[in-house]
Formats: sequence, structure tokens, C-alpha cells
Amino acid sequence: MQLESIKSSELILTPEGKIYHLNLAPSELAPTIITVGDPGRVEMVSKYFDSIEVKAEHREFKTHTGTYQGKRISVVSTGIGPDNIDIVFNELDALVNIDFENRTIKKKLTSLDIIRIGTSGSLTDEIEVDSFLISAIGIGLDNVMHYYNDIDTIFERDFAQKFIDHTQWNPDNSVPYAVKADKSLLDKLASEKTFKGITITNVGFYGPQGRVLRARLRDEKLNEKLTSFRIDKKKITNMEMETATMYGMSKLLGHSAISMNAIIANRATGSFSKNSYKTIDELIRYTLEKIVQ
Ligand code: R1P
Repeated sequence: MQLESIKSSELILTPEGKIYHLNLAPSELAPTIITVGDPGRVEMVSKYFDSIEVKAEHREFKTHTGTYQGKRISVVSTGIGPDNIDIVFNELDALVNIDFENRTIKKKLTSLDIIRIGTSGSLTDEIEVDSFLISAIGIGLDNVMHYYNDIDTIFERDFAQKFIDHTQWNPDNSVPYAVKADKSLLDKLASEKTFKGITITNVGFYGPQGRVLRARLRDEKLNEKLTSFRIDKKKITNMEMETATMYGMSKLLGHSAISMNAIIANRATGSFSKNSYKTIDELIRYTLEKIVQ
């Protein structure tokens, strides 16, 4: 427990007493949070709210807080990628667990429920575009979590080692890690409408996901190795850019997280959704209904 006050350079607050990147005051955040990558998707969620009490914005981080069927919810955009998840999760945690007046960690900690509604590409032809997929486990190819201590109990070490061995992982890249979803959120949000999958969290969209436009890849067989990986007869289902980092940061800080994916591309068949907006809207409505059940 940190007793001394956290310095202004570490916990950065605006003159209005709001946390720096999210531009939010503690009272403006709900205990249930939906994260979306695209700031434009915030309205796609909050248009279903009964009312909106807070609208805040700074850079790619946009928040609407309101109620949905009486339940207070914040929808927050994270932008793209694991590095932004480090910012968003630390600041969400600070909003509930640090006293901004005296800059100390609160004695009684609050646990948030954080639900990602994102888009993703399927790696298997069995999961077609416009499907919903809930990530039971995330494999992180980013290095955010490696900067933190106390991660031994969070990582699924054997799982990650099998992945490293199978892919003959390039040691110049950061070491892959695996983190499970929060079990109670997984059970609450899964249904016969959702695939349950193993999700790869990439550090980029093109090279790191095996897409070639003009720049050539160092390991042209990486995606083949991903699709041939098996653990307990299960295969990797999809790729995106936030899930594993979210699962790691939320476990590290004592929050619960789940990642809901609208599958809008299929990398196995080369297809892309003809109406991704509709699929994302349907996943938003599905998730909101499940949250209040
Ligand atoms: C890439 O286009 C982005 O889309 C996916 C990836 O995770 C990455 O953030 O999710 P979102 O649509 O939620 O941003």
C-alpha cells in the first residue's frame, strides 16, 4: 500500500481535477464500463441509453456516461492497440482507487466490470464474417504486461510456452503471454449466439497480422503457424489488438474484463463483412441486454 502522495508528474490531473488522458473526474465514471476502439462507436452505444449525464473527450479517448435500463454505464473509446490499453486501464483504475485530493491509494479498493465491444478478424472458415465471438483467453504478442511486476499468477505459462514452441517464436519479438477472461463475465455474456475463442492480440495491423501490401514479412509462415496451433484440441480463432492486454491489466489491478468481438473479416477465406456497421450494432444491442440481465 502506497502511503506517500503520488507526484504530479505520475498522476497527472488537469486544473479541473480530471485524469489527464481520459479527461474524466471520479464522479463521471460508472462501475460498469464498455470500451470500444473507435471514438465514433461511443454514440453507437450511448444512443441506446435512457439518458446521458456526462460527455467527455480528449484525443482518441471519448466517454459517455449514462444509464441503460436504469443501470449506470460508461462507454469509453480506447483508440487502437495495447499501448492505449495501458493508458486507459491505469486511468480507469486511478479514477476509482486513488484519492485525487491527497493523491494516495484508497484503503477500500473498487473493482470495475470492463466489457470490450470490438471488431476482429477470424482465422478459421468455421467462424464466418458477421459472427459474434467472446474471447475465453487472450494470447498477447505485445510487451505492455512485461513492464509490470506480480504477473506470475496472471499468466497461463504452460499455454504460452506451447504457443512459443509451436510457432518457433522469434526471440527478437516480445515474449507471448496468455491470460484468461474473467470467468463470471464470460458466463454472463456468452450464449448460443457467441463463439467462445482463443484470441491473438497483435501489436500492429499489417505486418504483425501477416498482411502484405508492399512491405515484406520476416516470417511469411507465421499465420500458418497460428492456424495450425492446437491446445486441448482447440485452435486460435481470431486476431485483434486489445484483448490480452485488457485481460492482463484488469487482473493486475483487480478488475474484471471480457472481450466481445464482432467478426468483420475472415482471414482464412479472404472475405470482409458487407455490412460491418449492422454487425457491430447487433453486438452492441446483444451486449447491453446481457449486461442488464
Ligand atoms: C484495427 O482496425 C482495430 O480494430 C479492432 C482492432 O482490435 C483494432 O483496434 O478493434 P476495434 O474495432 O474495437 O478498434
